[in-house]
Amino acid sequence: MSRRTGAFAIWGDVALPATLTVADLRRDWIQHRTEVVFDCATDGPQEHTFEGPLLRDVVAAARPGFDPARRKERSRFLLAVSGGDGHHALLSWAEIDSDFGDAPVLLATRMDEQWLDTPGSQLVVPSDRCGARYVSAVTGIWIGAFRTPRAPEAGVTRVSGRA
Ligand SMILES: Nc1nc2c(c(=O)[nH]1)N[C@H]1C(S)=C(S)[C@@H](COP(=O)(O)O)O[C@H]1N2
Ligand SMILES: [Mo]
Repeated sequence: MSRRTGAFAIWGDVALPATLTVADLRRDWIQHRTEVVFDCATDGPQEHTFEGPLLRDVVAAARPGFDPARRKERSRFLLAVSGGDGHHALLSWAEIDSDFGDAPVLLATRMDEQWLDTPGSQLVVPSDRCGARYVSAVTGIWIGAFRTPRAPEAGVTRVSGRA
């Protein structure tokens, strides 16, 4: 699938689905700067400086399908951030919501003084000790609510320590 260089889609349960570029992220939202250290299982500790808008500010502009005034409603929303290579990471909306976890998660426009316009934005999760959710070359951000699955019928699922 072709895409504009460095562009990604915001989709799912949103009133205003959008395709954004790194230039859009830089122009339309307040930029934050953060120095992070995260650990990679294969490459060891990595140190980087990132700049970019808060993920929650960018996603909020797409108008997720919750009433922003109702905390209980917001608490069941999930975000999936995808890289073009098939790497995906999940966050809960509550993790980044200022009334809940308030994690300053960024969508980077710049890493170590290099613009990310060509490779694409990178997810920055300063509160994570491990690098796996620092999804690079972001191609998609999905947001949606957890829907209660039908409860199992009594007697269908047996949980027992005995065989
Ligand atoms: N798109 C994409 N992003 C990714 C990964 C990946 O496989 N694909 N690996 C993650 C992992 S496991 C780590 S540790 C960091 C690596 O960051 P570095 O390139 O600065 O070492 O990127 C993360 N982001
Ligand atoms: Mo990693």
